[in-house]
Amino acid sequence: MEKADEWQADSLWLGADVVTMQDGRYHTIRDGALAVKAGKLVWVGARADMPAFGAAQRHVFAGGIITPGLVDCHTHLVFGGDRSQEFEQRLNGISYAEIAAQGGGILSTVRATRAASQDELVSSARWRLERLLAEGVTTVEIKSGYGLDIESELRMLRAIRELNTSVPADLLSTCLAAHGFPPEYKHNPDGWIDIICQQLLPQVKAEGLADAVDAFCEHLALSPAQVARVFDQAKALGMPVKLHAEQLSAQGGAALAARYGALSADHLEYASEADVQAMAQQGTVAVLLPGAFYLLRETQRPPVELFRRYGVPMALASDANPGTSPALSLRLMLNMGCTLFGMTPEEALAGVTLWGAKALGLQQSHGSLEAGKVANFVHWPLARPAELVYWLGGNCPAVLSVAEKRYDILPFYPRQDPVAGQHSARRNAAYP
Ligand code: DI6
Ligand code: FE
Repeated sequence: MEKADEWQADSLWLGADVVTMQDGRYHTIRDGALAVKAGKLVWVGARADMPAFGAAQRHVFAGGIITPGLVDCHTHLVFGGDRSQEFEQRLNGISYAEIAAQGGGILSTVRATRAASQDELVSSARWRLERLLAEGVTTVEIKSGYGLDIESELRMLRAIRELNTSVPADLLSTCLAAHGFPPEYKHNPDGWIDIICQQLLPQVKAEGLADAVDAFCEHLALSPAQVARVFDQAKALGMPVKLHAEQLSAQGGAALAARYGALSADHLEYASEADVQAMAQQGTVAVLLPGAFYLLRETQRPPVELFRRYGVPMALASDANPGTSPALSLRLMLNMGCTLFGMTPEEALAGVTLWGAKALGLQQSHGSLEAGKVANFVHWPLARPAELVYWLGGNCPAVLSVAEKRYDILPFYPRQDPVAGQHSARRNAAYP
C-alpha cells in the first residue's frame, strides 16, 4: 500500500479485546490491535482495520482483554519497620491512646524510618512494590513523610528515585514532609513548617527529588493555615500540590487545595458540597482511598454522588502505608471502591487508569490506550473488564508491556499467555 512507509512498528499486540478507557469509559474494541513504536502506541483499533505494518514483532493472544497499565496515584510504600504488632494489639483490646502513650502509631514508623539506611528503605519498599506491580500496576506515586527531619525526608525521596531506576514501572515521588509534626517540634509546630518552607522544599527542588508536594490537613496534623504556608512555597518553587483532606473531619482542606490548583484532594470522606464545587471548578481530582476507610472502620462515605453530579473525576488508590492501609493490592481497592463507596466497576477502573493518571498530571501521556500515549498496558486472562473488579483476591496472571522502561514483558511472567487454552474457551463462549 502507498502509505507502507508510514506504518512502522516495533511490536504488534493482537488477539484480545482492547479496553481503551478513553474518556474514562471502557470503550472496548472487540478483537483489537495495538502497535507500538519507540515506547509509544502508534495505532489502536480493530484488528480487521489494522494497516499493514512492516517487520514488527507479533504477540498474539488467544482471547482475553488488554487494559491500560494500572496507576496507583497515592502510596506511602517507603517506610521503616511495620505496624503489624499494633494491629494485633488493637484487636486484643489495647486502645489507640494506650498504643500512642507507649510511643506507637505514626511516630513508631518515624523512629524506624529514621533508623533505616537508604539501602534498607529501598529493599523493604521493593518487596512491597513488587507485590503491587504483579497485579498489572505500571505507574505508582510514592510519598515521603515518615522522616520528619531534613535528612530522613531527603533519604526517603532519594530511595524513591533509586527504586525508579530499577523497577518495571514509572514511579513518581511526592514530598510529604508536612505529614505531621516531629516530636522535636511538638511545642513549636510552626517551627517545622518554617524548616519545610525555608530549607527542605528548596533543597528538594534543587535536587529534583519530588514531582509534587503534599500535606495532611487534619485536626491531628496541619491546620489549613499551615497547609497554605507550605503550598505558597511549593507554588513559588513551581511544584504542583495535592492534599490529604477531609479524611477524619471537615476542615475545608479540599476547597483550599482546589484554590491552589491542586492536582488532587485525597480521602474526602467529610467533603462538603462547597468542597466538591471548588474541586470541579479547578479540575482537581478526587482520590478515594477505601483501604484506610476499611481499616479505620469509618462509616462516613466520600460523597460519590456529588462528585458525579459536579463532574469531578474520581481516582482510586491503595494509600499503602503501615498504619491505616497496609494494602498491597490495587485490585482489592477496585472491589472496595464499588462495594464500600458505591462506585460502578467502570468508574473504579477509570479511577486506576485515566483519572489516576490525571491525579498525577499524566493524563496526556498515561492512563488510556490511544495513539500517541506511552505503551503501558496489561493483558489479562479475563473475558470482560468488570472481572478485574469482581474477583476478590487470587492471583491473576497478566502480561505487561511497560514502554518507557523497555520491558516488553515483565520477568515474573512466562512469555506465553499462561492460560491461553483455558482462556480462549472462555472467551469464545462469551463472544461466539
Ligand atoms: N492519612 C492516613 O491515614 C495516614 N497518613 C495520612 O495522611 C496515617 C499514616 C500512619 O498511620 O502511618
Ligand atoms: Fe495517605
